[in-house]
Amino acid sequence: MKKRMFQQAAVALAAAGFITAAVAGEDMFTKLDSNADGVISSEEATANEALYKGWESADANQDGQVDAAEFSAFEAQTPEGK
Ligand SMILES: [Ca+2]
Ligand SMILES: [Ca+2]
Repeated sequence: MKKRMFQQAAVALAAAGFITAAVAGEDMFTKLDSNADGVISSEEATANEALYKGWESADANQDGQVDAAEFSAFEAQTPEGK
């Protein structure tokens, strides 16, 4: 019983950490999306060196824009990217 509660707590903590990371990523996304159209254009990406340099991998579906999902995936693979 106690072990099960511990496992649930661990899952909850992991989920909280994930949510925190997602919110932090969203802050950065909002900053970079300077015209607030919901996507980062290649022009907007020039404000973030890591994103600009990794643009081709960040734009996973190659549509010339990085949306929130693509950006959080990009941030997850480059944790030092600021
Ligand atoms: Ca934009
Ligand atoms: Ca894209």
